[in-house]
Amino acid sequence: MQSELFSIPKKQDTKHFLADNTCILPGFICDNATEIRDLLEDILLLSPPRYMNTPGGQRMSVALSSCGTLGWISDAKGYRYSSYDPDTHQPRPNMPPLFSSLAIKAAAEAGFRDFRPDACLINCYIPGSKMSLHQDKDEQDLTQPIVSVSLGLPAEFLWGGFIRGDAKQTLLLQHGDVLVWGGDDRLRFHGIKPLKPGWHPITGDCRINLTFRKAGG
Ligand SMILES: O=C(O)CCC(=O)C(=O)O
Repeated sequence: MQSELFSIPKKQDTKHFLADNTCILPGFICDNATEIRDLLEDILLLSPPRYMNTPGGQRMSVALSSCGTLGWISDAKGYRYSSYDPDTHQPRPNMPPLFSSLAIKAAAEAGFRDFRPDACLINCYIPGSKMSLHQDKDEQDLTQPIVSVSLGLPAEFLWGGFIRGDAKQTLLLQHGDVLVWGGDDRLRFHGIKPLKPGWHPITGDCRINLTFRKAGG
């Protein structure tokens, strides 16, 4: 069962809790968005986004890259983190200090004061791309939160419970928003509905999502 779409008023310097340990920070990175986009361009030249396959052989809908010590991969061997880009066989591009400092600041704002991200997943959505309901559980330390940054076109984010079929809220994630979840909410199912076409001055006809994680031990 899904609820009505709801959006949080786009007022910077506010926060809104969806659940005890799930916090949306509207427009939190708006002032840094151009710099983030420019840094991303350099990262994506070194490690271009690519459509990976699920372990079952299905092509994913979202193109993915990563920066930081670890990056996420999916192939016939399963879902996991690796320190090397599976296509270029090079270490992942460094996580820019601006990225980690914003992620740490957002986590602290949401109540997670010792966040130490070592992976930043870069999800690139074009119109029609979606992310099926899933749990983020490939990280070694599930006491650390997930910090998710939205850039560009708006997306409808599904926020569920701990069983796939649980009721879901649908939250509109807009450019500059940061969503943080952890603690008791860390293993909630979540996903993104198919992206609607549009144009954004920072990202053009796409949406980019960055998720910061502590993936290693
Ligand atoms: O694109 C988003 O906002 C969600 C990304 C996500 O769920 C993930 O990377 O696990």
